[in-house]
Amino acid sequence: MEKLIITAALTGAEVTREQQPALPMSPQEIAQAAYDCYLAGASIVHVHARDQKGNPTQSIYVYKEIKEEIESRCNIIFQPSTGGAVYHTFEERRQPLELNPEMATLSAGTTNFGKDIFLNTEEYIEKFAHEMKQRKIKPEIEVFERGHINNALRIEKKGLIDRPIHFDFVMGVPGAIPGEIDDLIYLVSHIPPNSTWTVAGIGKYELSLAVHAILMGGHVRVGFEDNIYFKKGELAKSNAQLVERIAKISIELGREVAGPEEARKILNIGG
Ligand code: KMH
Ligand code: ZN
Repeated sequence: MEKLIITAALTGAEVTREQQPALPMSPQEIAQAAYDCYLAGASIVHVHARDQKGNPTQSIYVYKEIKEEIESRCNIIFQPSTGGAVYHTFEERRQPLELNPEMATLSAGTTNFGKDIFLNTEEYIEKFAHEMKQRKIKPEIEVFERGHINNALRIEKKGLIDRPIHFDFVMGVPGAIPGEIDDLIYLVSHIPPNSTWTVAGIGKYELSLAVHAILMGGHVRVGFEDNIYFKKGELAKSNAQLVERIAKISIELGREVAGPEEARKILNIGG
């Protein structure tokens, strides 16, 4: 089995310091957390920026600072969010693409997102895909529901996404697909054979889905964006603590953990 790619989703757009005191928010905090996660075994960092008040922002300037701070520390793959927060406009969301990152997220459909709606019309998806293709940015296709796989495949038929496609199954968002193991098997069974996939289990689903992904040949995303606990009732001390646990489990299960250069090869980044 190929080595395991661990993505650290450090901050997200929804979690607050009140909920998780160790949440990294400033560019320096985010870059330091990325470096700690890199040392713990992460090869991709999924980044959401915050402004000086701690509110989610898609400002290119903040993303630029974060990118540069991370690059000065290590060669982890920088993957900014184009999802942002549910209230960000399309134009706000696309800003980090102007930095030509190696990778970026591409949400492949609209979903209920707790009490909100996370809007991803066909027009949005196509525009994001088109810009990423022009800029040679590897999209990570965010799948919140089964139909989102087909949305991505339709766009691939139009030539806007290239194979092999890399999917991220975001599972357990209230309002979207749950995070049971049969849900994961169902999603995995509907992607093209040469695809790669990772799983981001939300809250209590994070660990069980991660362990199954390790065994099934998928990859794993963990971090405060998805889950703030180490175990039930106990907050995690840092994002790196969550990464470190996944790396340990993977090695225990006989699967080595990829470094950033190996992850680039597995994901066909730049190829
Ligand atoms: N914050 C969510 C509404 C992404 O990063 O691309 C969207 C999100 C997806 O987190
Ligand atoms: Zn995100």
